[in-house]
Amino acid sequence: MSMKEQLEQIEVAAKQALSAVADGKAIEELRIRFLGKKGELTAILKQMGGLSAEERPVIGQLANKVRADIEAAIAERGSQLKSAAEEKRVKEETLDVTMPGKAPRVGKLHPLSKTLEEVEEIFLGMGFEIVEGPEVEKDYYCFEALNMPKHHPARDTQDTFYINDNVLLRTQTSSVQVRVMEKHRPPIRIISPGRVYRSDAVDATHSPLFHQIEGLVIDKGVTMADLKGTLELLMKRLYGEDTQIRLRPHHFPYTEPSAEVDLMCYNCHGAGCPLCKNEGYIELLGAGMVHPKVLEGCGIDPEVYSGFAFGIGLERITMGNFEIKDMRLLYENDMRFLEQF
Ligand code: 2U9
Repeated sequence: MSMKEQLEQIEVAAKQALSAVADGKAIEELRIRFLGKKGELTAILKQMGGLSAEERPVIGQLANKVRADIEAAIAERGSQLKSAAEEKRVKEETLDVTMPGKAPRVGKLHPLSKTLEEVEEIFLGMGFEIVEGPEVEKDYYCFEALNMPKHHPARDTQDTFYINDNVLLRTQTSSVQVRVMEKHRPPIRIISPGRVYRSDAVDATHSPLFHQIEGLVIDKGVTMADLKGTLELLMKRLYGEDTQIRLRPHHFPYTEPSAEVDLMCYNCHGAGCPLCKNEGYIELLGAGMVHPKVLEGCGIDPEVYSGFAFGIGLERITMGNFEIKDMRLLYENDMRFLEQF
Protein backbone atom coordinates (compact mmCIF):
# COMPACT_ATOMS: atom_id res chain seq x y z
CA MET A 1 0.00 0.00 0.00
CA SER A 2 1.38 3.49 -0.84
CA MET A 3 2.04 6.06 1.92
CA LYS A 4 -0.93 8.07 0.61
CA GLU A 5 -3.24 5.06 1.02
CA GLN A 6 -1.78 4.27 4.45
CA LEU A 7 -2.38 7.86 5.64
CA GLU A 8 -5.97 7.84 4.34
CA GLN A 9 -6.47 4.46 5.95
CA ILE A 10 -5.12 5.54 9.34
CA GLU A 11 -7.53 8.50 9.47
CA VAL A 12 -10.48 6.17 8.79
CA ALA A 13 -9.24 3.70 11.39
CA ALA A 14 -8.74 6.45 14.04
CA LYS A 15 -12.25 7.84 13.49
CA GLN A 16 -13.79 4.36 13.67
CA ALA A 17 -11.91 3.62 16.91
CA LEU A 18 -13.02 6.99 18.37
CA SER A 19 -16.67 6.19 17.84
CA ALA A 20 -16.20 3.18 20.13
CA VAL A 21 -14.40 4.90 23.05
CA ALA A 22 -16.54 5.61 26.13
CA ASP A 23 -14.36 7.74 28.37
CA GLY A 24 -11.43 10.16 28.60
CA LYS A 25 -8.95 7.36 29.47
CA ALA A 26 -9.78 5.43 26.29
CA ILE A 27 -9.48 8.62 24.22
CA GLU A 28 -5.98 9.28 25.62
CA GLU A 29 -4.94 5.70 24.85
CA LEU A 30 -6.22 6.15 21.29
CA ARG A 31 -4.35 9.45 20.88
CA ILE A 32 -1.12 7.74 21.95
CA ARG A 33 -1.78 4.75 19.67
CA PHE A 34 -2.27 6.91 16.58
CA LEU A 35 -0.37 10.17 17.28
CA GLY A 36 2.14 9.19 19.95
CA LYS A 37 5.94 9.13 19.40
CA LYS A 38 5.70 5.40 18.81
CA GLY A 39 2.25 5.72 17.26
CA GLU A 40 0.92 4.48 13.90
CA LEU A 41 1.29 7.88 12.17
CA THR A 42 4.94 8.11 13.24
CA ALA A 43 5.51 4.61 11.85
CA ILE A 44 4.16 5.66 8.44
CA LEU A 45 6.21 8.87 8.43
CA LYS A 46 9.36 6.80 8.89
CA GLN A 47 8.88 5.74 5.24
CA MET A 48 9.32 9.39 4.07
CA GLY A 49 13.00 8.70 3.32
CA GLY A 50 12.00 6.41 0.45
CA LEU A 51 10.05 9.14 -1.37
CA SER A 52 11.25 11.23 -4.35
CA ALA A 53 11.91 14.98 -3.92
CA GLU A 54 8.63 15.78 -5.70
CA GLU A 55 6.50 13.34 -3.53
CA ARG A 56 7.92 14.37 -0.15
CA PRO A 57 6.21 17.78 0.23
CA VAL A 58 2.89 16.39 -0.96
CA ILE A 59 2.93 13.44 1.45
CA GLY A 60 4.23 15.67 4.28
CA GLN A 61 1.27 18.05 3.78
CA LEU A 62 -1.13 15.11 3.68
CA ALA A 63 0.41 13.69 6.86
CA ASN A 64 -0.05 17.04 8.66
CA LYS A 65 -3.66 17.17 7.48
CA VAL A 66 -4.29 13.62 8.72
CA ARG A 67 -2.72 14.49 12.11
CA ALA A 68 -4.88 17.64 12.35
CA ASP A 69 -8.04 15.72 11.37
CA ILE A 70 -7.40 12.98 13.92
CA GLU A 71 -6.69 15.59 16.64
CA ALA A 72 -9.91 17.43 15.72
CA ALA A 73 -11.85 14.14 15.81
CA ILE A 74 -10.35 13.35 19.23
CA ALA A 75 -11.27 16.81 20.55
CA GLU A 76 -14.79 16.48 19.15
CA ARG A 77 -15.26 13.05 20.66
CA GLY A 78 -13.93 14.34 24.00
CA SER A 79 -16.42 17.19 24.14
CA GLN A 80 -19.24 14.84 23.08
CA LEU A 81 -18.43 12.52 25.98
CA LYS A 82 -18.08 15.48 28.35
CA SER A 83 -21.48 16.95 27.45
CA ALA A 84 -23.07 13.48 27.56
CA ALA A 85 -21.67 12.97 31.05
CA GLU A 86 -22.89 16.43 32.06
CA GLU A 87 -26.36 15.72 30.66
CA LYS A 88 -26.45 12.39 32.56
CA ARG A 89 -25.39 14.13 35.78
CA VAL A 90 -28.01 16.83 35.43
CA LYS A 91 -30.69 14.21 34.68
CA GLU A 92 -29.70 12.15 37.71
CA GLU A 93 -29.55 15.19 39.96
CA THR A 94 -32.98 16.32 38.90
CA LEU A 95 -34.83 17.49 42.00
CA ASP A 96 -38.48 16.71 41.76
CA VAL A 97 -39.89 19.61 43.74
CA THR A 98 -43.32 18.00 43.69
CA MET A 99 -42.05 15.13 45.89
CA PRO A 100 -43.58 15.22 49.40
CA GLY A 101 -41.21 16.68 52.02
CA LYS A 102 -39.60 14.55 54.72
CA ALA A 103 -41.09 15.96 57.89
CA PRO A 104 -38.47 16.05 60.67
CA ARG A 105 -39.47 13.86 63.61
CA VAL A 106 -40.72 16.03 66.42
CA GLY A 107 -39.33 14.99 69.79
CA LYS A 108 -41.52 14.75 72.88
CA LEU A 109 -40.90 14.93 76.59
CA HIS A 110 -40.61 11.64 78.43
CA PRO A 111 -43.54 11.05 80.82
CA LEU A 112 -41.14 11.24 83.78
CA SER A 113 -39.90 14.63 82.51
CA LYS A 114 -43.45 15.86 81.98
CA THR A 115 -44.43 14.95 85.55
CA LEU A 116 -41.22 16.39 87.01
CA GLU A 117 -41.69 19.69 85.14
CA GLU A 118 -45.30 19.91 86.35
CA VAL A 119 -44.27 19.37 89.99
CA GLU A 120 -41.33 21.77 89.68
CA GLU A 121 -43.60 24.49 88.23
CA ILE A 122 -45.98 24.13 91.19
CA PHE A 123 -43.19 24.47 93.76
CA LEU A 124 -41.48 27.31 91.89
CA GLY A 125 -44.88 29.04 92.10
CA MET A 126 -44.74 28.60 95.88
CA GLY A 127 -41.31 30.23 96.07
CA PHE A 128 -39.24 27.04 96.34
CA GLU A 129 -35.82 26.74 94.74
CA ILE A 130 -34.75 23.66 92.79
CA VAL A 131 -31.44 22.24 94.03
CA GLU A 132 -29.40 19.32 92.68
CA GLY A 133 -26.45 17.44 94.11
CA PRO A 134 -24.08 14.50 93.61
CA GLU A 135 -25.44 11.02 92.88
CA VAL A 136 -22.22 9.37 94.11
CA GLU A 137 -22.42 10.49 97.70
CA LYS A 138 -20.72 10.11 101.06
CA ASP A 139 -22.64 7.78 103.29
CA TYR A 140 -22.63 10.54 105.92
CA TYR A 141 -25.07 12.61 103.84
CA CYS A 142 -27.35 9.65 103.14
CA PHE A 143 -27.42 8.14 106.60
CA GLU A 144 -25.59 9.71 109.55
CA ALA A 145 -26.83 13.25 108.84
CA LEU A 146 -30.37 11.83 108.57
CA ASN A 147 -30.32 10.32 112.02
CA MET A 148 -29.33 6.87 110.76
CA PRO A 149 -26.06 6.10 112.52
CA LYS A 150 -23.73 3.25 111.56
CA HIS A 151 -25.40 -0.20 111.81
CA HIS A 152 -28.88 1.28 111.12
CA PRO A 153 -30.84 -1.41 109.16
CA ALA A 154 -31.47 1.02 106.24
CA ARG A 155 -27.71 0.83 105.58
CA ASP A 156 -27.80 -2.86 104.76
CA THR A 157 -26.16 -3.59 101.43
CA GLN A 158 -29.23 -5.42 100.24
CA ASP A 159 -30.78 -1.93 100.02
CA THR A 160 -27.81 0.23 99.06
CA PHE A 161 -25.12 0.20 96.36
CA TYR A 162 -21.83 0.81 98.16
CA ILE A 163 -18.73 1.86 96.27
CA ASN A 164 -16.62 1.55 99.39
CA ASP A 165 -17.23 1.83 103.14
CA ASN A 166 -17.92 5.56 102.94
CA VAL A 167 -19.03 6.16 99.37
CA LEU A 168 -22.27 4.94 97.79
CA LEU A 169 -24.93 5.66 95.20
CA ARG A 170 -27.40 7.92 96.99
CA THR A 171 -30.54 6.19 98.16
CA GLN A 172 -32.55 9.41 98.38
CA THR A 173 -32.07 13.06 97.48
CA SER A 174 -32.19 14.03 101.16
CA SER A 175 -28.40 14.19 100.89
CA VAL A 176 -28.81 17.32 98.76
CA GLN A 177 -31.04 18.91 101.40
CA VAL A 178 -28.44 18.20 104.09
CA ARG A 179 -25.74 19.86 102.00
CA VAL A 180 -27.96 22.95 101.62
CA MET A 181 -28.65 23.03 105.38
CA GLU A 182 -24.91 22.91 106.05
CA LYS A 183 -24.16 25.81 103.73
CA HIS A 184 -27.19 28.10 104.10
CA ARG A 185 -29.00 29.57 107.06
CA PRO A 186 -32.80 29.47 107.25
CA PRO A 187 -35.20 30.31 105.76
CA ILE A 188 -34.75 27.39 103.41
CA ARG A 189 -37.43 26.42 100.88
CA ILE A 190 -36.14 23.90 98.36
CA ILE A 191 -37.01 20.84 96.34
CA SER A 192 -34.34 18.42 95.16
CA PRO A 193 -35.33 16.18 92.28
CA GLY A 194 -33.05 13.52 90.88
CA ARG A 195 -31.98 9.95 90.42
CA VAL A 196 -31.66 7.65 93.41
CA TYR A 197 -30.41 4.09 93.61
CA ARG A 198 -31.61 1.07 95.59
CA SER A 199 -30.33 -2.48 95.38
CA ASP A 200 -33.65 -3.87 94.14
CA ALA A 201 -34.38 -6.47 91.48
CA VAL A 202 -36.16 -5.03 88.47
CA ASP A 203 -39.88 -5.82 88.25
CA ALA A 204 -43.11 -4.01 87.35
CA THR A 205 -42.86 -1.78 90.42
CA HIS A 206 -39.14 -1.78 91.32
CA SER A 207 -36.02 -0.52 89.60
CA PRO A 208 -32.47 -0.12 90.97
CA LEU A 209 -32.53 3.39 89.49
CA PHE A 210 -35.56 5.59 90.08
CA HIS A 211 -36.32 9.25 90.67
CA GLN A 212 -37.39 11.21 93.70
CA ILE A 213 -38.49 14.75 94.41
CA GLU A 214 -37.81 15.72 98.01
CA GLY A 215 -38.87 18.98 99.60
CA LEU A 216 -37.59 20.85 102.63
CA VAL A 217 -38.80 24.00 104.39
CA ILE A 218 -36.88 25.37 107.40
CA ASP A 219 -37.89 28.60 109.09
CA LYS A 220 -39.17 29.96 112.39
CA GLY A 221 -42.57 28.64 113.49
CA VAL A 222 -43.05 26.01 110.76
CA THR A 223 -45.73 23.49 111.80
CA MET A 224 -47.48 20.33 110.53
CA ALA A 225 -50.26 22.65 109.35
CA ASP A 226 -47.77 24.22 106.91
CA LEU A 227 -46.78 20.75 105.75
CA LYS A 228 -50.39 19.69 105.21
CA GLY A 229 -51.27 22.95 103.47
CA THR A 230 -48.28 22.72 101.13
CA LEU A 231 -48.97 19.10 100.15
CA GLU A 232 -52.71 19.77 99.80
CA LEU A 233 -51.96 22.61 97.38
CA LEU A 234 -49.57 20.35 95.44
CA MET A 235 -52.23 17.65 95.10
CA LYS A 236 -54.95 20.14 94.12
CA ARG A 237 -52.72 21.57 91.44
CA LEU A 238 -51.89 18.05 90.19
CA TYR A 239 -55.29 16.37 90.47
CA GLY A 240 -57.89 19.13 90.64
CA GLU A 241 -59.38 21.51 93.17
CA ASP A 242 -61.70 18.96 94.83
CA THR A 243 -58.76 16.67 95.62
CA GLN A 244 -58.29 15.72 99.27
CA ILE A 245 -55.35 14.20 101.11
CA ARG A 246 -55.08 12.39 104.40
CA LEU A 247 -52.06 11.86 106.67
CA ARG A 248 -51.46 8.53 108.40
CA PRO A 249 -49.01 8.29 111.29
CA HIS A 250 -45.75 6.63 110.26
CA HIS A 251 -42.05 6.55 111.21
CA PHE A 252 -38.97 7.81 109.39
CA PRO A 253 -35.67 8.27 111.25
CA TYR A 254 -35.24 11.77 109.82
CA THR A 255 -38.66 13.20 110.67
CA GLU A 256 -40.71 13.34 113.86
CA PRO A 257 -43.69 13.18 113.69
CA SER A 258 -43.80 11.34 110.33
CA ALA A 259 -46.73 10.57 108.07
CA GLU A 260 -47.62 8.64 104.96
CA VAL A 261 -49.69 10.96 102.77
CA ASP A 262 -52.56 9.48 100.78
CA LEU A 263 -54.41 11.05 97.88
CA MET A 264 -58.19 10.57 97.68
CA CYS A 265 -58.68 8.20 94.77
CA TYR A 266 -59.41 10.33 91.69
CA ASN A 267 -61.42 7.46 90.26
CA CYS A 268 -63.96 6.76 93.05
CA HIS A 269 -63.46 9.88 95.24
CA GLY A 270 -63.01 7.80 98.38
CA ALA A 271 -65.74 5.15 97.84
CA GLY A 272 -63.26 2.39 96.95
CA CYS A 273 -62.57 0.84 93.53
CA PRO A 274 -60.09 -1.50 91.79
CA LEU A 275 -57.71 1.42 91.08
CA CYS A 276 -57.26 2.14 94.81
CA LYS A 277 -57.70 -1.50 95.83
CA ASN A 278 -60.94 -0.45 97.60
CA GLU A 279 -59.01 1.79 99.99
CA GLY A 280 -60.63 4.98 98.65
CA TYR A 281 -57.15 6.53 98.91
CA ILE A 282 -53.85 6.03 97.07
CA GLU A 283 -50.60 6.23 99.04
CA LEU A 284 -48.46 8.80 97.28
CA LEU A 285 -45.65 10.15 99.44
CA GLY A 286 -44.03 10.38 102.82
CA ALA A 287 -43.44 13.45 104.96
CA GLY A 288 -42.85 14.78 108.43
CA MET A 289 -41.33 17.47 110.63
CA VAL A 290 -37.54 17.48 110.33
CA HIS A 291 -36.06 15.61 113.27
CA PRO A 292 -34.30 17.96 115.78
CA LYS A 293 -31.14 15.79 115.59
CA VAL A 294 -31.02 16.42 111.82
CA LEU A 295 -31.31 20.20 112.39
CA GLU A 296 -28.60 20.10 115.09
CA GLY A 297 -26.31 18.03 112.85
CA CYS A 298 -26.38 20.89 110.35
CA GLY A 299 -25.82 23.57 112.99
CA ILE A 300 -29.45 24.75 113.00
CA ASP A 301 -30.88 25.33 116.49
CA PRO A 302 -34.12 23.28 116.84
CA GLU A 303 -35.17 25.62 119.69
CA VAL A 304 -35.25 28.52 117.17
CA TYR A 305 -36.09 26.84 113.88
CA SER A 306 -38.38 24.05 112.74
CA GLY A 307 -39.13 22.56 109.37
CA PHE A 308 -40.94 19.95 107.36
CA ALA A 309 -39.79 17.61 104.63
CA PHE A 310 -41.41 15.25 102.17
CA GLY A 311 -40.34 12.69 99.58
CA ILE A 312 -42.19 11.80 96.39
CA GLY A 313 -41.40 8.88 94.12
CA LEU A 314 -41.49 10.34 90.60
CA GLU A 315 -42.21 6.98 88.92
CA ARG A 316 -45.06 6.39 91.35
CA ILE A 317 -46.93 9.57 90.49
CA THR A 318 -46.05 9.32 86.79
CA MET A 319 -47.38 5.75 86.55
CA GLY A 320 -50.53 6.84 88.38
CA ASN A 321 -51.10 9.89 86.19
CA PHE A 322 -50.50 8.10 82.88
CA GLU A 323 -51.91 4.71 83.95
CA ILE A 324 -48.62 2.93 83.22
CA LYS A 325 -48.72 -0.53 84.74
CA ASP A 326 -45.05 -1.56 84.41
CA MET A 327 -42.19 0.68 85.57
CA ARG A 328 -39.80 -0.96 83.13
CA LEU A 329 -41.63 0.69 80.24
CA LEU A 330 -40.25 4.02 81.48
CA TYR A 331 -36.65 2.95 80.88
CA GLU A 332 -36.71 0.82 77.73
CA ASN A 333 -36.87 3.75 75.26
CA ASP A 334 -39.43 1.94 73.14
CA MET A 335 -40.81 4.64 70.82
CA ARG A 336 -44.09 2.74 70.45
CA PHE A 337 -44.63 3.32 74.17
CA LEU A 338 -43.18 6.82 74.42
CA GLU A 339 -45.04 8.21 71.39
CA GLN A 340 -48.31 7.92 73.32
CA PHE A 341 -47.42 10.82 75.67
C1 2U9 B 1 -33.92 16.18 105.43
C2 2U9 B 1 -34.77 15.77 106.44
C3 2U9 B 1 -35.88 14.97 106.15
C4 2U9 B 1 -37.55 13.43 103.31
C5 2U9 B 1 -38.67 12.47 103.40
C6 2U9 B 1 -39.96 10.74 102.89
C7 2U9 B 1 -40.55 11.15 104.07
C8 2U9 B 1 -40.41 9.61 102.06
C9 2U9 B 1 -40.02 8.28 100.11
C10 2U9 B 1 -41.16 8.62 99.20
C11 2U9 B 1 -41.14 7.64 98.05
C12 2U9 B 1 -38.80 7.94 99.29
O1 2U9 B 1 -38.98 7.77 96.69
S1 2U9 B 1 -39.47 7.18 97.86
O2 2U9 B 1 -39.34 5.80 97.99
N1 2U9 B 1 -39.70 9.39 101.00
O3 2U9 B 1 -41.35 8.92 102.38
N2 2U9 B 1 -38.90 11.50 102.56
S2 2U9 B 1 -39.72 12.48 104.68
O4 2U9 B 1 -37.23 13.80 104.61
C13 2U9 B 1 -36.11 14.59 104.86
C14 2U9 B 1 -35.29 14.99 103.81
C15 2U9 B 1 -34.18 15.79 104.10
C16 2U9 B 1 -32.72 17.06 105.74
